[in-house]
Amino acid sequence: MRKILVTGGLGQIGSELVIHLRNIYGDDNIVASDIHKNGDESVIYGGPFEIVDVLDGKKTSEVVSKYNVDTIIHLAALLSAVGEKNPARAWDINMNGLFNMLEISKERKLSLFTPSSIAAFGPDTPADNTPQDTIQRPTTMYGVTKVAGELLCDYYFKKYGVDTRGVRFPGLISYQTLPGGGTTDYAVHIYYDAIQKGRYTSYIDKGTYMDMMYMPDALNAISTLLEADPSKLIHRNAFNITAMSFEPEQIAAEIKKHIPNFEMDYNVDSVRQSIANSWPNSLDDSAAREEWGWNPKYDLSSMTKDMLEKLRTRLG
Ligand code: AKB
Repeated sequence: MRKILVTGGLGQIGSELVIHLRNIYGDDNIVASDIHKNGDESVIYGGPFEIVDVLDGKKTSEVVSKYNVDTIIHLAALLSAVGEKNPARAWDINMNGLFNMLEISKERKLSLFTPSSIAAFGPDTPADNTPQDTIQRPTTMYGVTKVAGELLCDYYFKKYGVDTRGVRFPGLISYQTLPGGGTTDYAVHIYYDAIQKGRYTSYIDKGTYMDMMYMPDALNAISTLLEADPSKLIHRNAFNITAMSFEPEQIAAEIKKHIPNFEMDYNVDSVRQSIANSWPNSLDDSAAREEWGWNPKYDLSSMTKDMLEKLRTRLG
C-alpha cells in the first residue's frame, strides 16, 4: 500500500484529492499538508495532517521520514494570474518547491506526481487540437515554471530514475474549494454567482475557448496515472488531458437551461484575457488515452447539472 504526502492539501485540488486518495488507500496512508491550517472543521484533519512549507526541504524530509512516505503528490504552487502580479514569488514557490520535492524523491527513492498545465503552452503553439509534443514558449511566469518543471521532472527520471509523472491540467471546475488566482477561475465563479445572484459578469471575453475539466475527472486522472504500468508510458511529464472546451457564452447557455433568468455580461480584465489568448483552444489528449487509458466522464452538460445541484445543497 502506498504512503502518500500531498502538498498544497488544502487547495482547490488538494482538498478533494486527499479524500479521494483516502478512499482508495486508507485514511492513515494519506498525509495531507499545507503551509498553514485553514478552517478547524476541515474534513482533511480527520487523517494525518502536517504543516509543510515546500520551500523548507529539511522539514518536508522529516515529515516524509516520520510517515514512511513513498510517494509525493506535489500540488503547492502559485497560479497564472497571481503569478503575473508577483513573478519572483511564483518562480520561488513553483521552482524551488518542486526542486526540493525532486531532491527528497531522489534521496529517499520516492515516486513523484506533480501537475503541469495548459499554461505550459504559449501563443506560438498550435491552438486547436494542440499536440502532445509541440512548441512550448509560454508568456506567463506560471507557464515558464510549468515548462521548466516538466523538463526538471524528465531530468530526474532519466538521470536518477525517480518515477516522475504528471498531466497538463486544463481549468478545473469544482464546488468544494475555490481556486485561487487562476485565469480559468471564471468557469467556477459563474456557477456560484448563478445560484447566489442569478447573474455573472465575466472577466473573460466572449469567444475565448479554453480547455476545462470537472474535478472528479481530474482526481481520477491523478490516481489512474499514479498506478499506470510504467512500461506503457512513452511520455511522463506531462500528459495533455482535457474533458471539454468552451467559451463563456456556452457555459452561460448551459446554466440558463437550469436557471432560465440567468444573465451574463462582460467586464474584460486585460491581464487575464491576454493570458487566456496565449493558451490553446483545445488539447489533443490521445497520448494519455493510449498510454494509460485516460477517459473523462463529464462534459459541459453533465458537469453543469451536477455543479448546480451540489452548490445548491452547499450554499443552501
Ligand atoms: C490557471 O488558470 O492558472 C490554472 C491553470 C489552467 O493552470 N487553472
